[in-house]
Amino acid sequence: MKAFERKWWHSAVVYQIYPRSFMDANGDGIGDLAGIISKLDYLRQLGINLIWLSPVYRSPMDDNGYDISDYEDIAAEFGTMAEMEQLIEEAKARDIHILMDLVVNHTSDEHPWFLEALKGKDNPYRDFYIWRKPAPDGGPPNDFRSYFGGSGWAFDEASGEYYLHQFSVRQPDLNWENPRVQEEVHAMMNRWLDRGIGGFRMDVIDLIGKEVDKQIMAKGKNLHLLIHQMNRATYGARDKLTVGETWSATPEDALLYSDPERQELSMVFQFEHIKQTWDEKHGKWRSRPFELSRFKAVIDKWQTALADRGWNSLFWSNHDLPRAVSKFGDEGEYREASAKLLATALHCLKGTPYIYQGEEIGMTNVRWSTIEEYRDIESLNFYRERIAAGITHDEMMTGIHANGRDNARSPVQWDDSPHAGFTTGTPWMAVNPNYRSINVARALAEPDSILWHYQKLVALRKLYPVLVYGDYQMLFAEHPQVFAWLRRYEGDTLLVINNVSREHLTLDIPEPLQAWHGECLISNYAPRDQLAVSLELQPWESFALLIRE
Ligand code: TEU
Ligand code: CA
Repeated sequence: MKAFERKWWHSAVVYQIYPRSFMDANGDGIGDLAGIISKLDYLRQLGINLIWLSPVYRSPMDDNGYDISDYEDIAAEFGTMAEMEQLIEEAKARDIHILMDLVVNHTSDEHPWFLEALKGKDNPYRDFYIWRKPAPDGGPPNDFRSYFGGSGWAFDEASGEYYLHQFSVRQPDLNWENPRVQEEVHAMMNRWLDRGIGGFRMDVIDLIGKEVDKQIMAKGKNLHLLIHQMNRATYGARDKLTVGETWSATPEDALLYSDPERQELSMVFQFEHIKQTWDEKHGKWRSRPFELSRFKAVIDKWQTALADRGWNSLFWSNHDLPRAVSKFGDEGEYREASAKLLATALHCLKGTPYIYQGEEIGMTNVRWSTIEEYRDIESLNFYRERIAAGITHDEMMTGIHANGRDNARSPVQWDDSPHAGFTTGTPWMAVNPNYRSINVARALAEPDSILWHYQKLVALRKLYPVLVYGDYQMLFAEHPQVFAWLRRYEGDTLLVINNVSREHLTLDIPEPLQAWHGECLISNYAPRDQLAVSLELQPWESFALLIRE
């Protein structure tokens, strides 16, 4: 086995921007590229190294840009290609690289390839997509259901055939068995790489190897071959960061995706820690209470599995998930303390951390009372489908409040001016009413804010190799409220202790650790620079103690 090779993105921190909700510079109520450029100094101050930019390509916005009709033009509401190239350059001038969001499991139904495919069965672009004859009863070829509700097959009257769409009916799946699809996508990726981007986040990349007639959608038999071929044909020789969104990934899969010798991806987003709060039968629409021992077991499994080979991504939230402090912390009395604990916990694990826009100021879930105030196609479709199936309005709204994707898509709260300084117009989605107390301007003004806690964690990553390359060993594994571990590297030992509860706790310290003392790198209460026979932990107390031999 080749020796472990250090990569620049091992010590990087990524910030995800959902452009529609980040910053609106022209007053039309929709975030845009000019708005992002206006906030680059803020991001530089935070210290992040990469921006994962959710799609800004031309799109009818059926799924807010994850339905692309032109991979090489910019949606008018976000700006122009000139502004995109300006963003790349202005970011690079601040040592920030742009990860473009690669959405190639499907296109929009307005993409020229699909418009051609609709012209007939013998059109050269027909088998860029996946068509099947109706079942004998004239219905869909099989009972595959879309992740956005309803059948995953849409009928095309003109040809009398169905096409596959795993997501909305306006997001037809591409046929990756077609070498021309691979060639076209690779060529597009290389043109984006030539524009100087830092790499790609790859949307549902575990679905491109699908074996349709066996209804194997994720992890099809050719998946890793397709990703390896993509690596070799595009980013592989260019030392870029690539992160695959793989909802189906197990730790064993993640090793296959991220083992450098396999020349596939840098890392993947796995979602086991997210899905363990979903109901087995009802999925995300019925939340299971957060349970620390289950959560610790999942994190421990992933840290251990990728300890020596491959690489972990680390995140609590993204544009599809509820806000971190609402999901895993305490959005009420202990919002600040718990948001800082979550930040310290994430940034002290082994892997590359991802900060979702607004997480750095502890933004919380929204809680609108009517479905009309929501925008996300997934929530709207399932509201309709589940109400029709007899679920009550209140139960469905409870599910949307807990796990709906719009929780993460309310506009970033910049200050306490109208619409939180996000827009001078009418925002495309209402701003969370708590923006008057939760906003960037206030956080910048408060030395002890969640924001400066994040800024310090990002800075620590550059200063202490133990944070990046230290091994991982869980402590207090059986403790129901404490989430703690050790990281060790070249004589440094980092002890991380988190009281993931609103209880005041007495934590008995094991004999060998009682005399430990050193430098408290970060804490959300008074710094702790030494241990003792026991520690009296405050609610949501979290600290990282560096012990040097
Ligand atoms: O998400 C993939 C995906 O499966 C999630 O939407 C997931 O189904 C949902 O959040 C959990 O219920 C990616 C993008 O991140 C998402 O925004 C897109 O809607 C989707 O793919 C289609 O491109
Ligand atoms: Ca705008």
